[in-house]
Amino acid sequence: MAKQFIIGENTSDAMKNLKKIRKDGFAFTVDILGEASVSEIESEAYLNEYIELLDALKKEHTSWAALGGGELDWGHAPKVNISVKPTALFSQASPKDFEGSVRGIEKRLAAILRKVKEMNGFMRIDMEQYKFKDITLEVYRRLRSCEEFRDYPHLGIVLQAYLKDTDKDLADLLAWSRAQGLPISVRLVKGAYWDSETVIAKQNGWDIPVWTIKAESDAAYERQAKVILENHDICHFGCASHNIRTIAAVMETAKALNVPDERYEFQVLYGMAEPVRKGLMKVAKRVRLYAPYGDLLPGMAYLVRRLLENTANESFLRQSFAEEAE
Ligand code: FMN
Repeated sequence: MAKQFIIGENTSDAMKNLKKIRKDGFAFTVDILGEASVSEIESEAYLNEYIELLDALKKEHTSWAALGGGELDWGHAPKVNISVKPTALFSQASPKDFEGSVRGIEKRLAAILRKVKEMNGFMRIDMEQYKFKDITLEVYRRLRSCEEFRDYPHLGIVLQAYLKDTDKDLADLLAWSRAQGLPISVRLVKGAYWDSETVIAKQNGWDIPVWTIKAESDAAYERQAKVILENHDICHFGCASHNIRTIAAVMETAKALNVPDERYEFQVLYGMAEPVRKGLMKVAKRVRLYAPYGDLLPGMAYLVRRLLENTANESFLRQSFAEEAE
């Protein structure tokens, strides 16, 4: 069951499935399963796995160009695209040591980005738990603006609409981008850690950082998507959702604001909501699959989040149908 959400347990299986994804007309972003590593040996191994992945992609992806398919029609988009979870790259990451955490993550992310740049690819830094949010944003700003990469726009970040901070974080990021004269790329998601964020905050007597009613997250997403689309001259938009209302709102807003097609794309998770993915392909064409692979054991947290969401989606749908039938 869990295997439906991954494209393989090793690089060679992943390459076969990526080729198929490409043949079906989808773009991809590859992620190696893993998060919150517990030792520097593990973090270094995770870095090396990404280097191995990039070597494999380098060898394979040019031959996929002949396959045709969606992404090849988006002249602007790099063909190689990876997503990376920052906490897997530095075992000592902790909000208690902000500067040390930023530096520890930045060092290994820079090594991956160097290789991505050589291949003219794209790297997205995934967003994880709330406690790492400010560290992750700072890593993004430093990498994006450092001398080595400031001329390289293909580095993106993720914002989570369920966080009460996100309206401000987005405004700050856009202001920073304009002040620096550096274009950015934002993948907007609802956020995948709602349960744990709520439990942790309650246990510690902290303010809950996430919206507690689902409709508030959905409304925040639409509001923030509009802000990103209004700033499409400096901010490329990855609309990552399987929710039809969210997707429709983004399409309508983009149309109303005359946003050029190449300034936004749709992203879905491999193995989730297949009919949505196919429908999107027909309507929007530019669809990227988030495609994880790797050992199932370290990937367990990712897989559990997907299984929970899948069941939540089903019960959400059942609930809507039941309400309509009443
Ligand atoms: N959630 C995160 O908290 N951080 C991420 O980096 C992240 N990346 C995602 C990438 C893609 C392509 C998609 C589709 C989702 C991602 N998610 C991420 C999961 C979403 O936050 C969310 O849990 C999931 O998409 C369900 O919301 P939906 O009903 O709007 O699809």
